[in-house]
Formats: sequence, structure tokens, C-alpha cells
Amino acid sequence: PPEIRRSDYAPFPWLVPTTRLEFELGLERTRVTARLDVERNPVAAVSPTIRLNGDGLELASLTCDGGEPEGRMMDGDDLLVTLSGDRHVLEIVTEIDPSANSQLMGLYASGGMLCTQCEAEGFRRITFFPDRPDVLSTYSVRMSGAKAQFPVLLCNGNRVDSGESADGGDHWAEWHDPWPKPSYLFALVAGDLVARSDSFTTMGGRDVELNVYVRDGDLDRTEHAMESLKRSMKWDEEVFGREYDLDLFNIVAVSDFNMGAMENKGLNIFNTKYVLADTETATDGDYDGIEGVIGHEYFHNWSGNRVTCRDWFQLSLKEGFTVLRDQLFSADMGSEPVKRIEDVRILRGVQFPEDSGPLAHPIRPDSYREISNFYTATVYNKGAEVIRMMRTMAGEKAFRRGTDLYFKRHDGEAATCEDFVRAMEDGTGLDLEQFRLWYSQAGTPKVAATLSHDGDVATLKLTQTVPPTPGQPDKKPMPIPFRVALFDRKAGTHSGEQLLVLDRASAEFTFEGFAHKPVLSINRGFSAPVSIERDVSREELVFLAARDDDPFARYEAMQELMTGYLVGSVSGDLDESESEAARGDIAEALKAVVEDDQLDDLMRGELLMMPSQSYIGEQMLVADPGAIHVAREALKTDLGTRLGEALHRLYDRAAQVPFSLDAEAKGARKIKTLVLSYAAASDPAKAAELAASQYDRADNMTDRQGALMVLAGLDSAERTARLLDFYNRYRGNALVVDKWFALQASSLHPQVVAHVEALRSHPDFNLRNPNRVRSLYMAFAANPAGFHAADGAGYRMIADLVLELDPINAQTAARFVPSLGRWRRIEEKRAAMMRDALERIARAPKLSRDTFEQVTRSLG
Ligand code: HT7
Ligand code: ZN
Repeated sequence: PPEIRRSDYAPFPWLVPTTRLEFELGLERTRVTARLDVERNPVAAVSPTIRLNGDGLELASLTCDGGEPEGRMMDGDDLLVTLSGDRHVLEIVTEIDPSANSQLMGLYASGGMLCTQCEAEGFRRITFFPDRPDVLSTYSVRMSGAKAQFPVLLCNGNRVDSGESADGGDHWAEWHDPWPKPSYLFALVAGDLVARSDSFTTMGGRDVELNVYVRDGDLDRTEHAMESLKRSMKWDEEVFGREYDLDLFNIVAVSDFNMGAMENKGLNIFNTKYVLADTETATDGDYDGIEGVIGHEYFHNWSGNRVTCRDWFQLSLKEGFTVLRDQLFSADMGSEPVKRIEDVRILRGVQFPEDSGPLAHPIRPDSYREISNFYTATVYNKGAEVIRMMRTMAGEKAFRRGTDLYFKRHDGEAATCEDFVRAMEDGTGLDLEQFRLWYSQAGTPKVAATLSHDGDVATLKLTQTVPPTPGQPDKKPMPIPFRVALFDRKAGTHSGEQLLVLDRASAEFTFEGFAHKPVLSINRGFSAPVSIERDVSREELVFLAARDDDPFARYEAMQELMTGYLVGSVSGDLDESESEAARGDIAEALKAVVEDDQLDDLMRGELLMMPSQSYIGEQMLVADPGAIHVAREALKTDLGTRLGEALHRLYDRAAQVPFSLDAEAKGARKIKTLVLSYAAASDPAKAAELAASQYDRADNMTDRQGALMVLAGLDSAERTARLLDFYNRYRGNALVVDKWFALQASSLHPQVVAHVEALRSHPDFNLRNPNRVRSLYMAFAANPAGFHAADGAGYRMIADLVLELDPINAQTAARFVPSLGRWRRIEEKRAAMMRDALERIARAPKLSRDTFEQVTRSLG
């Protein structure tokens, strides 16, 4: 497959002001008639042909201005039509079989209903069309089909007419979307659905009808989604000044979906996982996920739909910005510091490894073969961090001036990342010339920080290096904004936070008035997405873990205490007395957290959490997953033993808090499961008993799943009984059965590989349902104890899966490749087996473009 380059962008030679689509719907046969009004694009090079993209389509008929076109030919899957005039009308008829569409791109059948997924290049699987985001068109659509099979007919925009056939067997609906849009935002849904309906009055006084459509039987699990939608609409008005622009906003939940959700204009399509919730079947994490994703898709109405992307290299323009918007929204709806910590954990757990591996790319990539492979943590999450840095440097008010200007300037356009940065410069007054490097350079900067002290002056020396990444051997220094504070060790306070911007390879910053060497608190709030190597003593970390007034910095100190010990212990750098002293300090710091009555439990839970195995591995040039696992579990055992009583008192206190969805009760649930996981390492018999009792008494899914998660890792009678009970209790509820698969695949049980192998043959396992595939295999690939099994069985299992899944659902298959691509950072025996697995995939006679690109880049 050819490589597509950002530098090759050229405007499309034709405009398509209006598009008329007629769908005669059937699960096995849908006929699509497309009428395109096309005219020459005055700002593009003149072309004698129009390229209409197709993907696996059969053309039933084609006319130009009602007759035979002057010429036409196929170029691969695309249709080229000769057009000699300035304006033409093209009519194209295609026939498709949605029931055969297992890729879930384009028009497909899911549980008897029809739905679409067009981003990024799915529309070309429906009809021949210039399927690129810079071709904006106004759509009117007629849908018709059997009334009994498809009682609900939905499309973008507003329903303008409807009716039924003379015999009443068929019906039809006519939809019109007044907002010009690219084809990737097109959507339709036809099926037997019911809706929770509500309304929202915008700040301009317009009433908007809101519907959340689900299958019959799921309606009582839609309240949280609807409330989240209304909160999102209000928040976007208040914080970004953005008002909704149609009279109708529909959400539809489908159970077969490649990603989380899709922001189609006025008709968002969601994975059921991000819609359905009640306290019996959804965890606190699920509730938060729904609020975040509903917000994210809704916010796209402005950052994505009203202002869209010129080409797919600009994906972060909409995704990075919208992730930042959903993060700020969720922070405002709950605990700001805890949300920040969660976001950083995702960034470090997923994006940092991506940035240091063979798939590293800038947030605005320079080339791709398959765009679906670039819906990455880099484009989304690092993209959000880059915009967050601009916000930090500008301040909230100026940032808002920048976003207002961006929306005003580019409303109705297909814009670029450069347009965004320019609006930010003009709106905020910041000079972002050098800052643009964040868009073009991949790799996580490393910053060394040393603080020295002389007389009454403290000097902070900061040195940055941006590591080489594939195709980018040499990097330039980037502007890195650090929020810092210097603590007086004795008073335990600081005299104010400062913002320092490191914009050279190395710089020194001086601070006067310190009789003693202060304690440095740096990258507060995680103000920059970099990794810091600071010259800090354990005693200073203990100080910060207890005293820092920035919650993120406090969390960071706690993580650094544990990570430093674990890295030292795995590398053999610590002798027994140093080890003992370090474990003692960590235990003391944790005890202070357990007993700090100023802390709320949601934050306490963050401070008590151990760094993940993959994060520890990331701190080492070459990691031995087996050794890290042993060291991490040993520390957990040690801490669980030392803090046993204090943790159990904490558990007992948390267990008194009755169920509710408020922060206090959520915090109590988080604490209970955390205590259970420490207990599982230090006193497994007691933990099994406690977890079984928590499971049995649970009146909500958070407690029940937390208890089962702990039990799943223990070899006990309680484990088998509760796993069986869980399955029997919730069989038939797909989202909960997903949890049942995932709990077993991510467990610490020594037989996890065999368990996953067995679950593959479970009657409820289904390779065609991405949620089910992810629940078993993504959970497994993220479980170091199983995936990195010493004999390589985990790697072989993932390679087998990729090969089997690739012809069915290439997008989902390709998403499993990066886990194997980490081989360069893993000890040599395992690395060889990971490479073998990749090479075996690469040798397959026929691979999708998605998997081929990921495997070849991973083998590099
Ligand atoms: N913008 C949406 C991306 C998306 C997607 C991309 C490729 C294949 C399937 C997909 N489903 C949704 C989701 C979002 O970021 O809001
Ligand atoms: Zn998005």
C-alpha cells in the first residue's frame, strides 16, 4: 500500500455543494442512489476528471447530467469520471450487503438494526464519493424500508417528512441537514429502537429535542447518559461559549462498534458501553467513562463538526482539542485533581510507551498508509496536553480569547493545526513560533532538574533532551512550561508558585531569599508532558508526599518513592540495608496518607496506588517483566504486612459508608478494593474471605467487581464460586459478561494463560464483536503476568488472534500489534519471541493494510 504524505496535500478540484442520497434499506441488500451536484473548485488546479473514492463497491449505474458520462474508468477501488464542463450532476447507484460487513465500517448490520460508521474512510464503502474531510456538502436523505423491521429511521439533521407505502408494509423518512459537512460525519440508523427523550433550552433560548435510542429493555439504563448530555450542553455554553445548532440531538447505542463513539452531526452513534449504566451493572469507572465520552462527542459539534479537519494529518486539531475539552468538563463535574491524575496515568501508561517505541509519531503525523492506525494516544492524549500547555502559558481568560477567535475565524471550514496555533497566537498574544515544534517532533522530552544552594540563593538547572524517534534522529529544544514551587523545609510551605518556560537545551533559574536549601516541587499539575529526572533525596520525596499543596505533585512524589525503589531493586542497585530503609520510608509515607484526615478518599486512593508494572518498565532501558512483576508483588506484600492494621481500619471505616453516587461514597468504594489488593498480597486467606464477603454483600457493581477482581487473582475456593455466580447472575447482559471475561484475562492468577485459552472456546466468546474481543484479549495483552509469560505463550496467543481476526475486523486486529512492538525494550529472550510473533504475522499471505502497516513499522 502506498504511503500518503502530508506535504502532498492539494485542494480537491471539485466542490460538491449538495448531495442527495436515497437508501432502500435491507439487512442483506441496500440500494443507494447518490446524486451529487458538482462544480469546479476555483482555488484548485483544473482537472479533466473527478475521483470518486470507493472501497469494495459494485457500481450498478452511473449517469452524468442524465446521460452517459464522457468517460469513466476504475482506478483500483476508485471511480474516475471525465467532466468537461464547470458544473455537472452525477447520479450513482450502488448495492451493498450490510450483513456481510464484519469490518464495521460503512453501512453494517448489528443485532438486526442497520447503522453506519464513516470516519475516517467508511463512506466510500456506501457509495462512490470524494471521501475526504475538505469536501463539505449539504445532505438531504431519503430512507425507506420495512416498517416492522426498521420502525425507527434516523439520519443527520432534522426529519422533514415521512410517510408509508399504500399497503403499510414499508415506510420512509426524509432528512435534511442544513450544515455542510464532510462525508465522514454522515450517519444513518434504522432499527427497532426505543428512546429516552428530554429537552434542553440553549443559551439563545432554542429548545432542542434530545433522544437516547437503545434496544427495548435497555431504557432504564439511559438516565445517566441523558443527564451527562444535558450537563455537557450547559458546560460548553458556560466554559467555551458554544451553543448547539440544530433542533434535534440524537444518540444511538449499538453493541458492535470499533471504537467508543462517533460524533456524526446531530446523530451520535455510541458503543453501548458508553451509554448504558445502572448501579447494579456499571461501576463508578463506567459512570465516569459515560460522562466523559458523551461530553467528548457532544463537544465535537464545534471542535470537529463546525470546524473540521482539512486532511487526516490534522486529526489532532479536532481530537486533541476535544480530549482537552472533555478532560476539563469531567474535572469540573467531579474531582479536578483526581481527574488530572487519571489523565496523566493514561498518558504515561499508553502514550509514553508509544512515543518511545517503533510506532512513535508526532501529534501531526507526516505520513501514513492506513489512517485508522493514527487514532492513537499520541494524536488524542498528547494532542490534548499540547493544547493544555498553551492554556497554562496563556492563562484561562486569554485561552478563551484564543478559542473564540479560532471558532469565529474557521467556522464552516476545514482547518489545519497551523490555523489553530495562529488563532491562539492572535487571541492570546503568545509567541508560539518555537512551540510549533510540539506538532512536528515525536518523542517524550526528558528533563534533568538539579537544585543547588549557595548563600541565600537557590539555583534550578534544567536540561532537556528530546530522544530520537523513527525518521527523526535529531531534535530541537522545545518550550516546556513548568509550574514550580520551592518549599521551606522547616515551615513546610512555599511563597508562591511560578511558571518557568524552559525553551533552550539548558537553562538556570535563580531564586533568592532561602537561608536553607529548599525542596523543589516541579511540573506541578503535570504542566508539561515530559519525564523528569530530578536529583531528589528520599527524604525530600517523603516530605513532598506528605506536604505538597499541589495534589498532583504529592501523588508524583509518592509514585517516585515507589518507582525509585522498584527500579533500584530490579536493577540490583540496592543492598539489603538500603532496601530495608527504602521500604520503611515508603511504608511511613503511605501510613501518613492512610491517616491524613484532610484527604478525601478519592485522592487517598490515588496516593495509595502502586505504579503500574509497565510504568516501572518504562523507566528502564531494557525491562525484565518477570523480575519487575516479582519485585512489585514483593513490595505489595511488604507494605500490606507493615500497614495491615491501618489498612483494615481504613477498610472498616469505608465499609460503613452507604451506597450513593456522591464523591464520598465513590471514594469509600475505591479504598475498599485497594485495601483488598494489598491484603491479597500480604494475607491471601484473609483477603479471600474479605473479598468474598464484599462480593456477597455488594449492592452495586463497583464493590462486586472490585471484590471479584481480587478473588480472580487468588487460588481459592471463593474464586471459583464467585466467578460462577457472577456469570450466572449476569448472563445475557453483554456488557457485564465483557467484565467477566476481562476480569479473568487481567488476573494475577498463575494460570492466566490457560484461562484465556479456555475462555476463547466459551460459547459467549465472539470474534465478530469488538467489545468481546477487547474484553478478553486487550485485557490479557495489558496483563504483564500473562502476556509476558516466560515461555512466550502470551505472545503466540496474541499473534494467533491477530491472524484470525485480521480478515474479519482489520481495525481491531491491528490494535493488538503495538503490544508486540515493544520488543526492543524487553530483555533479550522475550524480545526474540516477540519478534518471532511479529514475523509470523508478517509472513501471512494476505494482510489488511491496517495490520501490515503496524507489523512492518514494529519490526522496523
Ligand atoms: N472521531 C471518532 C473516531 C472514530 C473512529 C475512527 C476510526 C474507526 C472507527 C471509529 N469510530 C469512531 C471518535 C472520537 O474521537 O470521538
Ligand atoms: Zn473525538
